[in-house]
Amino acid sequence: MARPKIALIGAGQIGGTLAHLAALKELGDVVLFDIAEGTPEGKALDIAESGPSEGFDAHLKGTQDYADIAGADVCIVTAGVPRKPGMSRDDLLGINLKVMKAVGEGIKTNAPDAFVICITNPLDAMVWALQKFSGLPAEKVCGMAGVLDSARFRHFLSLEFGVSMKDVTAFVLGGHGDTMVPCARYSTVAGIPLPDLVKMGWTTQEKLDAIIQRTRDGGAEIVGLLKTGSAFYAPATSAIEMAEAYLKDQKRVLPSAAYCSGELGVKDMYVGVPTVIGAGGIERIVNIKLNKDEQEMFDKSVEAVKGLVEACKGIDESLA
Ligand code: A3D
Repeated sequence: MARPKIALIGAGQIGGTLAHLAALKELGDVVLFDIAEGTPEGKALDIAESGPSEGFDAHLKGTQDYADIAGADVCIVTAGVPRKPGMSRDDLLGINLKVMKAVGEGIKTNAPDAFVICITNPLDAMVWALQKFSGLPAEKVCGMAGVLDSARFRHFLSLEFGVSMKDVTAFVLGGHGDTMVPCARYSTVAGIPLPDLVKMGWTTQEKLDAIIQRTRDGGAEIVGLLKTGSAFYAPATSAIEMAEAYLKDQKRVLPSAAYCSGELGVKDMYVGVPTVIGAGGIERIVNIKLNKDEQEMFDKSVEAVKGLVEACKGIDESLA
């Protein structure tokens, strides 16, 4: 049986890390596509040359030609520009929307059966546009943000509690932006919800609130430190977790930016919700019932995404 084919559209910081992780985990053969001549070829060759020491079997190819992604099983999209200090994710909208149009057409023509994971920001609006431009079924196009936001939350919580990150689960909903909704009630240490841990004296509500805010600002914290770009190790790891769930039909329950047609009260939009990822792509959205406060925060987040989607429609008539 042939190895799965993983196409990485964008061979920048995240794209290169994705290629490295996909090879290390032997998820399949990797095609790195980028408009920057030499970058995907150089990264593909460099990673391939780490193969003898690591002992992985994967073929890596860099290209500027969309024909090379033909028949890809998974496409992970990072093409576009990242944030610089002082920029919000939304500042990237105009430029990255044009990139999504080119990428959507490339995928539509060459890899229409792929499971597509978008990472390009502003995430929820870009994945919405990418699905429209590509015309792929909505359940085969999703966005990575919630796995990363939850991982940041889990990391901060594990530091606060002095326990393994493996035993901390976390739940972050809504758009990938300042209005994201980290859900304390559904986040646990080995099944014990955070509000119970506050009652048990493991932490205080003030400290928990500060951790929630740090999670919301997690991307900006890294941008501020790096100064020349945004996070890439954890974003790549998060997308690989989603790709693996699809390729191995794991039925993982992971938060994704998924197309909602009524779930959690959201219609014709992509927003971060709990999903089941397996061989069918986004096989299910877990339609949880939020409490009043959570629903208010979630609605605010959805409104922010809606504003960006409307802005996309204003820029590109074909989306209206
Ligand atoms: P970067 O290292 O700049 O890589 C982007 C690559 O895209 C560059 O190599 C460009 O040459 C390439 N590119 C530009 N236009 C095109 C095009 N039309 N076709 C193909 N390739 C093109 O950025 P990065 O890898 O650090 O980040 C990529 C994207 O991910 C940015 O939009 C970030 O904002 C976003 N990001 C999202 C998250 C989420 O959690 C959602 C986290 C971190 C970064």
